[in-house]
Amino acid sequence: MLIKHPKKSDSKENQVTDESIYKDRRRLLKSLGFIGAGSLLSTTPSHALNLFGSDESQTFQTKALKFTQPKPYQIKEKLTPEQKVISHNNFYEFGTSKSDPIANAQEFKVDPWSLTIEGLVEKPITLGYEDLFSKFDLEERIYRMRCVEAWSMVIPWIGFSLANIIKQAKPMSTAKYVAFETLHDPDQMPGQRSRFSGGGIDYPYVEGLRLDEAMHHLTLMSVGLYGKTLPAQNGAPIRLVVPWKYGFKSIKSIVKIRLTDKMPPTTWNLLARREYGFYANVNPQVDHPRWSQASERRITSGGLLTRNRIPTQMFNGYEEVASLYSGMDLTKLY
Ligand SMILES: Nc1nc2c(c(=O)[nH]1)N[C@H]1C(S)=C(S)[C@@H](COP(=O)(O)O)O[C@H]1N2
Ligand SMILES: [Mo]
Repeated sequence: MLIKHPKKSDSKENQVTDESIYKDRRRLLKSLGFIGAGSLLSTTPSHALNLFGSDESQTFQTKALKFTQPKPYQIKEKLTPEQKVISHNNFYEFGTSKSDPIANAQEFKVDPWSLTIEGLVEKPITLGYEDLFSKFDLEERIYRMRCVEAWSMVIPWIGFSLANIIKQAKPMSTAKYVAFETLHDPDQMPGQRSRFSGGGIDYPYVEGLRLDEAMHHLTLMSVGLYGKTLPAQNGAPIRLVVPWKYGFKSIKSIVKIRLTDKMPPTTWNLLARREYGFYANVNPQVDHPRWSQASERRITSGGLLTRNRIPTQMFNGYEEVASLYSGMDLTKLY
C-alpha cells in the first residue's frame, strides 16, 4: 500500500513546502486511482479546479454566539485571520482542494440536526440543533491547529469539553474508546457521491479517541469560531477539536458519538495505515514516511508564499497531555 516517491523523500526539509506535501498526499490518492489527472493539475488553492461547478459567494448563514472567555485558554499567539480559517480547509466531503469546501458547502443544511451519544453508556443522549448551543456552557478557546500536511493555524474556537457530554451519558465501566461519525448524505456532500470526487475515502468519515483522551479537558466539541456559529466548511454545526493531535483527528459535522470497548477504525488510517496512525499525536521527532514533521508553516496574514516556518512542538505544545501516553513508544504508536 505504501507508494514510494523518491523525489520527495530526497528533497531537503527546507525545500518541502506544505503545498508540495499536500500535492504529495493527493498524489498518493491518485496512485490508488481515486483522483483523476484533471484534479491533480489543480495544484494551488487559487487555481483549483472546481469539480462541482459552484461559485464562491458565501450564502451559508452563521449567527453570533454567547460565550465566556476562560483565562487558561486565551493564549497570546497571533490569530490566523478569519478569512483564512474559513477559506483554506480540508473537508473532502466537499472536494479535495483547499478551496473546494468554501465553494461547495454553502447550501449545506444543518438545522434540523441530530447528534446521538450511544453505545456503552447508561443514558444515551440525542441532541437536536438548538441543544448544541444551549445544553452546555460555551467557552472561547484559542488553540493551535497543526495539520499533518505541515501547516498550522491559531483559531479562536467556541465550544465545550467533550467530557461534559460523556459524563452526562454515564459511560459503563467496559467503555474504553469513543468513536465518531460524520454525516453521510451524498445529496448534500458531492465528495460522497463517488470515490473519484471524495479522495478515495469510504464515507462516512470516522474517527476515534481512547476514552481518557476524550475525557481530557482540552478535547473540545466546537460549535463556533470567531464569535459565531461554525461556517459549513469548518464542520457545522458541531465538530471535534483535539489540539495536540494532527488535524485529521478533528472530525467535522458529527452525527454520532459511540462508546465502545474496541479501538475504532479511523478514516486516514484505513486509507494508508503506514502513514496515519490511530494516535496521530503531533510529534516533531516522528516523520511522516514521505515528509518531515520537524517544522510547520504558520498561516498568518501574509500571502501563500510568505515564509513563516516555525519548529513543531511535541504534542503541538500541549505538554500537559504527556501523562496520557506514559510508557508508550510513540515512534511505534504514531
Ligand atoms: N468529516 C471530515 N472531517 C475532517 C476532514 C474531512 O475531510 N472530513 N479533514 C480533517 C483535516 S485533514 C483537517 S486539517 C481539519 C481541517 O479543519 P478546518 O478546515 O476547520 O481548518 O479537519 C479534519 N476533519
Ligand atoms: Mo489535516
